[in-house]
Amino acid sequence: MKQANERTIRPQGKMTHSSHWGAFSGEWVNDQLVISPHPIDPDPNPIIQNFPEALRHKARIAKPMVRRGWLEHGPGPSDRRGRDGFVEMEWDEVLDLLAGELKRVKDRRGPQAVFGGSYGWSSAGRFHHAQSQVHRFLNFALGGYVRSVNSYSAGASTVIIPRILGDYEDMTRRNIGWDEVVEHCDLVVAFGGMNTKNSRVAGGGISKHTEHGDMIAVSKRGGEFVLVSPLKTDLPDEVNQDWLQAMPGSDVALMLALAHTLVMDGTHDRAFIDRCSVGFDEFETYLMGRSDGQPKDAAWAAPITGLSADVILKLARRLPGKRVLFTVAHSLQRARHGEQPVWMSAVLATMLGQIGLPGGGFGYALGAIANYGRRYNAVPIAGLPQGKNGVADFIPVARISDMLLNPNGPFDYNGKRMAYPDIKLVYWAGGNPFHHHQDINRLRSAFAQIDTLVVHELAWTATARHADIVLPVTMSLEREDIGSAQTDPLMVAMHQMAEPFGEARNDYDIFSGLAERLGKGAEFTEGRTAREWLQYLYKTTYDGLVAGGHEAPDFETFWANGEVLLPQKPLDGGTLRAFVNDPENNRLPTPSGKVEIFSSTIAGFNYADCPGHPAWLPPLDVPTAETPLHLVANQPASRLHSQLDFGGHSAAEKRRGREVARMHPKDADAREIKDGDIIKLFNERGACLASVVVTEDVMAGVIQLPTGAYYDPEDINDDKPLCVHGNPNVLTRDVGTSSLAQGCTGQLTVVQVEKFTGNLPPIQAFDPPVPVERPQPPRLEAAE
Ligand SMILES: Nc1nc2c(c(=O)[nH]1)N[C@H]1C(S)=C(S)[C@@H](COP(=O)(O)OP(=O)(O)OC[C@H]3O[C@@H](n4cnc5c(=O)[nH]c(N)nc54)[C@H](O)[C@@H]3O)O[C@H]1N2
Ligand SMILES: Nc1nc2c(c(=O)[nH]1)N[C@H]1C(S)=C(S)[C@@H](COP(=O)(O)OP(=O)(O)OC[C@H]3O[C@@H](n4cnc5c(=O)[nH]c(N)nc54)[C@H](O)[C@@H]3O)O[C@H]1N2
Ligand SMILES: [Mo]
Repeated sequence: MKQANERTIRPQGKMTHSSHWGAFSGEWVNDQLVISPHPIDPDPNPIIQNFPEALRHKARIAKPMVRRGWLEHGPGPSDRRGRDGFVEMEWDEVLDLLAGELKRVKDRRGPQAVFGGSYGWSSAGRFHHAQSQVHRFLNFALGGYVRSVNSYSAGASTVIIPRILGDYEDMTRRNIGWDEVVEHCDLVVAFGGMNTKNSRVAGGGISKHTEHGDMIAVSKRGGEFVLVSPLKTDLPDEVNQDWLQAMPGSDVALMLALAHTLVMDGTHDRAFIDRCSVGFDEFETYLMGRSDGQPKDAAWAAPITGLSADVILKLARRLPGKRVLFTVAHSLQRARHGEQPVWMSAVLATMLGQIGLPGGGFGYALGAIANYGRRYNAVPIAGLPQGKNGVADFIPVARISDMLLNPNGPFDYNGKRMAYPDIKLVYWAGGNPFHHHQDINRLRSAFAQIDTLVVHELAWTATARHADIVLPVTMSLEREDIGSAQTDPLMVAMHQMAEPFGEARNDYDIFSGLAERLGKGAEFTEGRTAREWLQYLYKTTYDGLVAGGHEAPDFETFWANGEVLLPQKPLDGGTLRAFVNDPENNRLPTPSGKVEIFSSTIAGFNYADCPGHPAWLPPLDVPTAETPLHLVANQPASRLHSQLDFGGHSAAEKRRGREVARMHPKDADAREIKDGDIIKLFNERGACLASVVVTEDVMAGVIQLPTGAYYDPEDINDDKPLCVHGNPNVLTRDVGTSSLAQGCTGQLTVVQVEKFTGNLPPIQAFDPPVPVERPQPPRLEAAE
């Protein structure tokens, strides 16, 4: 095997590059890669400092590997996934083997037995984007694959928003702009807050981190914020704010009580409601308790939310007569009944007549991520064309375990009764289900059902460790690409800064080799090298610049300059502003053409877990004697999801090598837990260790443990092994938001916590597996 560092390029000078967490440059100084943020960035994301140490870390995958049991027994269900040793293989041999297995599954079962959803963020770059690559490959080489729809980010809102307002992207990303919030907004009611750790990330790339400055600008003008969240840190300290510590999962009760108070006070905008919405009367019947005998007033909401009735009434009375913006973080809808807070906040904005006004109304996900509230580029940017998927079957993305555990089983989704496909082979490139999915022990049993799991990875994630065939890929620093997002004006030439680690290859080269073996090489590559694809993709933007009369550098100039600044269009309120200005002529794309406070379509689905108007539906997970604390499993500050968890910045933010949980002194004292202790979090589904920070920044009754620590089972042969590193998805529940959207509900669950007093098990998540001998003779055919 070649040594990882044997061939290293050491280009001179600063090279431009981009990531989901910022544009930056890299330079080799005394054999060290030094990363610096882009000079135009006012508030760079420290996550860029994960790169230098990650580049040559032992957790990187150096050589193709195949699970020994899969070689020995052939493809088929196996609970040895994640437990077996791996056999090293040369590239030619492993590609022959995999091409043969893809052909076997396709010939026997068709492409509808291949799951290629491959959800995940992979890395920035328009061409080497792993999902685009794997989807294109499966379309050209196999004729298609079973796909997944929607995201872990916005699973519920992607389905509910089109039913009540209109196109998801139009109603969220193209609706409220930061520029107008800074200029016009008096009061932002931020459900789930606007944590700058989150808005320092944007899918595709980001050159200026401006949210922090924008919030301060609102404050300086006299604008105010109300933070509704279990964590004080969900808004920057420097902004004018009141922190309302509402119980996790109780937001809809609070929103209903605000609506109830507006009606009682007569401060809701009846004329606007009549002009711009349908169904207020049905909703009001419920709100006032005429249908169920329970008015949804402040006294009713107080014990549910943990806020006093007085606090709720005061907030309701701050709302009328101001420019008010309701923001709802993605997190609120990543929970059981996640459709409701999204719907109810749109109803509140409607009741106050704020929809469509500059800097006011409904601001879904503003501040949760930097793709929202930003100007759009005025010229197009191209992605890799996908080809045609010949398979119609799909699942809502977070139903992966359900699908693998229930082939042909029924499920509800968005008004339809559907059946799960029968999957034999799963192909993953650019995502980490052992990071993103809930109830990891259940996920492991789901992956035990299939014949073959193929994973392309740059590091030994738990997903790679559970695969049958592991193919090592380059990280973005080891290849050339174009970094660009529609919501950022800087297009970045992502220069190559290092040779590939070990024998790692680009996803594109792996798929080209496989397509070739399956007789589809020319179709997949269209005869282009990676560099030629970059030139081809760039041409779309170049042509757009020329057509718009803008300065248009050719590819070579762009590449040499390292970047090009694209023209942008301001956000002007879009469809919603046009609608409120003239509802008759600018109808919304809903059945009524208006905001649907009551949706007869949704009511017609007869879902007990998603009725025809927003409603308070008690959560599944409520604190009990066994599990008395709410767990908030939110996004990590020190990295993007699980990416480069072994990098320098992520590692430095851990304590004693463990992920850090935060809890209130009251809950810590009751358990004799002190700041810096190692604790164990557990419930009926699993258990993990974490280190603990004791702080009043977390409300009492809540413990927070971010996602993204690599899953690190103490003894993988246990059915429910202890994760010694702090991955909260061993604790979360694998259930959909509702029959409507079936979105991810990973944000919240309930747990018990105790001080861990045993011998502290070592962290092994970043140790590569030691290769084992290959079985003789290998058997490659599955028994069926
Ligand atoms: N409990 C709980 N769970 C959650 C959430 C939560 O709030 N709570 N949040 C959810 C959300 S919003 C999301 S978006 C998901 C995120 O889930 P994912 O997007 O799956 O998480 P990442 O860690 O970004 O996974 C990307 C993987 O791609 C790999 N990779 C990077 N570049 C390349 C490449 O070029 N090629 C290949 N082949 N691989 C590459 C990285 O090493 C990494 O393992 O997690 C979800 N999970
Ligand atoms: N640094 C960093 N930034 C990221 C990411 C990352 O992994 N790392 N991931 C990116 C991605 S893919 C996405 S989708 C976005 C995610 O955006 P979000 O899903 O909004 O982010 P989270 O941090 O999970 O949650 C935000 C806050 O919501 C609060 N919260 C949780 N439950 C409740 C509740 O029931 N009610 C109320 N009122 N508040 C609640 C928590 O205190 C939490 O800190 O972030 C993006 N930004
Ligand atoms: Mo996300």
